[in-house]
Parts: sequence; C-alpha cells; structure tokens
Amino acid sequence: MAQISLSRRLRRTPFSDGVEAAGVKGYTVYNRMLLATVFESVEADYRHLKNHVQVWDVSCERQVELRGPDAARLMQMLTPRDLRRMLPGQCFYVPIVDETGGMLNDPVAVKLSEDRWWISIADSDLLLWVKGIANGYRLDVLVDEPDVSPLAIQGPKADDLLARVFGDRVRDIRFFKFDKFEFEGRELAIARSGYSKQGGFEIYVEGSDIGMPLWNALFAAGEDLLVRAGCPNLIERIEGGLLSYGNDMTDDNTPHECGLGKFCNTHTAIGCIGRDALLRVAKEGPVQQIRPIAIDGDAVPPCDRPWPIVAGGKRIGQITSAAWSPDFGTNVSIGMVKLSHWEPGTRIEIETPDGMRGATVREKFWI
Ligand code: THG
Repeated sequence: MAQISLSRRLRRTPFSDGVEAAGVKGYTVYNRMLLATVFESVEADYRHLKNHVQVWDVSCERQVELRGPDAARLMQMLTPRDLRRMLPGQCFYVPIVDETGGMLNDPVAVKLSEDRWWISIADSDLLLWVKGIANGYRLDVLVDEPDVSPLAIQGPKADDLLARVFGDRVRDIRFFKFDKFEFEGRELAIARSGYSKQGGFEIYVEGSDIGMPLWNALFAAGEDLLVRAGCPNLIERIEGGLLSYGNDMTDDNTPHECGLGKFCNTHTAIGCIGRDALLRVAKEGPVQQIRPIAIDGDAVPPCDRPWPIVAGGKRIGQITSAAWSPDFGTNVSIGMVKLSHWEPGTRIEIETPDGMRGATVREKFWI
C-alpha cells in the first residue's frame, strides 16, 4: 500500500509522539487530524480493550466552543434535542441538523456553564456552519476551536487507572456527566463517556503543553494494569452500535433514519433550524433506517464503500460498516435498510467485493 504524505494540513496532536512511540500501525484522517486505527492488530486491540484499559488519542474529536450570552440559544438552534433541562456538568449526545433535517454531525455537547459550551464533533466541518449561523443571526457569541484535545481512557480497568492519577473522586462521575480535576496545576474536565461500550472516561485536555506529561503519567501509573495505547476499535464499536458520521450516515439522512429519534424532542426544541423540516418528515415516519445486520460466512473485507443490500432482485439498502466479531462468531455490520425489509429476522443478500453473502436483519446490536 502507498503511504499518506504528512504536511501541515494533516494535523498532528498533542499526543502524537506517544502514539508513535507505542508503535501505531495505521491511521485514518478525521477532522483533518491524525487518528490511530490499529496498534497490534484490530483483533488483538479488541481483546485487550475488553479485558484491560487503553489510552486513546481522540484529539480529532475537536471542540467547537460557544462563549457569550447567546451561547445556549445558538446551541438549541443547532439540534432538535431539547436542551432546556440540561445542567452545567452534563454531556448530551446531540444530532445536529440543517434546514432540511439532514444530519450535519452527531457530537457530544458539553455544557460548561450557561454561556460556555463545547461541541465535541464527529468528522465534518461543523465550525463553519456554526460560525455562519452565529453571524447570520447576529448572535452575541464567540465561536472558535480552542486548544482542547480529548484523551479517552477506555476498558474495564479505566476507573482504577484514573483513580491513581486523579484520586478516588473520579469513581463518582456518573455516565455523561463531568467534573473538574487538577493535573500539574491545571483544571481539566473529565467525563464518564467515550466511543466504546467497555466503560471509561474522556479527559478534555486543555493546553497542548500538558498532553505528553499527562500521557506519560497515565502509562507510568498503569503498568501493572497492562495499560496500552489504543484507539476506537472497529469491531467493538459495530458490536455496540456506535455510529460513525460520514460512514453510517451523511447529510442525506435524518436523525430518525439513523435511529437517533430518541435524542430528538422536535416538538419542544423551539429555535432548532431543522425543526419544521423534521416535524414534516416525522409525521410520515422514516422509510429507511439503520439496522444491525449479521452477515453469513467467514471474515468480510473492510467496507470502504457502501455494499448494496438486495432482496428479490431489488436494491433495498446498503451496508456501511462491517467486521468479523471473534466474540459473536459472525460478521457484525451496520446498514441502512428500507422499511419493506427492516423487520428483525428478515433474510437479505449483501453484494460484498468478494461475492454475494446471505445476511439477517437483527433487532438489537450485539452489546
Ligand atoms: N466522545 C466525544 N466526542 C466525540 C465522540 C465521543 N465526537 C465524535 C464522535 N464520538 C461523535 N459520535 C458519538 C457517537 C456515539 C456516542 C458518542 C459520540 C455515544 N453513544 C452512547 C450510545 O449510543 O450508547 C450513549 C449515548 C447516550 O445515551 O447519551 O457515546 O465518543 N467527546
């Protein structure tokens, strides 16, 4: 395989020196930044993540900061999730939609205070949309990308590792809440969240200069816990049904098609820019939706383009993420399936690069 050439346009992170020293074997590009995809092998990384604890450089989850009197108003304009009951110290998974109800991003919103928010974005240029809205509506708010880089601690031993570095108080952080902790004289927000189903935290590292000191402190403290550098794991995130923006959905999809209707309160999300469009489409209900799909046979190749799903000679959807699951002994996958074939148990066929495969629509993801 050819190499990707590095340049200023492909940003390194505050932890890149540590990621390289840990022997990273593969990268992807996410928000124009490096994101590791493999250390030992995707399967070995998966096994280690489920048994121990990993430190993930997820700096590419960039923050869009909203600061000023209109910050909360602007945040509500971006999402159909009702934010009125959200308190400082909480994180919300929020679909972000455009004026047609199309998904622009699926970030985690972090409420620091009434007038200061972070939007921890997936892979799309959300900063430009948010700046455009703020300026177009003449809002009293500053919008920028601060020097904040998330570092995720994931796996069953994440509590033990973080308690050694930040104290036992980290154990009290509840799911999708954050608290502030000191490291080298700096206050850092630490949330119980992360892009895996194995449990853990995300440290919002404010100030690139403390990146490597924190990285090194975590590895020094966790040696006997077998801590390793890791990264979002393809197999585990499909088993857990964690969606990948740009892969599993795009701006052509509504939140309802993505199964994110539970994160929408379109009737009460007054001010949301996509509200009218979503109210119209929600009345009819979606005609296609994301489903977990088990694909027959041995390991499928990487899904680097949508694989058509066919039934009765007709195209009825597409697979957008797929991997062999050692724990479930099947290929796990995520697909967008038309209403006519989305019932659990429905047998379908997948046009993979190495031939047709039988597959079954499932009711639930694997974990
Ligand atoms: N953490 C932070 N920022 C992120 C991600 C993250 N930005 C990019 C990307 N991941 C955004 N996408 C997601 C997708 C899923 C979840 C979080 C961000 C997630 N979902 C849980 C689930 O579906 O089980 C919980 C959702 C809930 O109940 O609120 O965690 O991972 N900082």
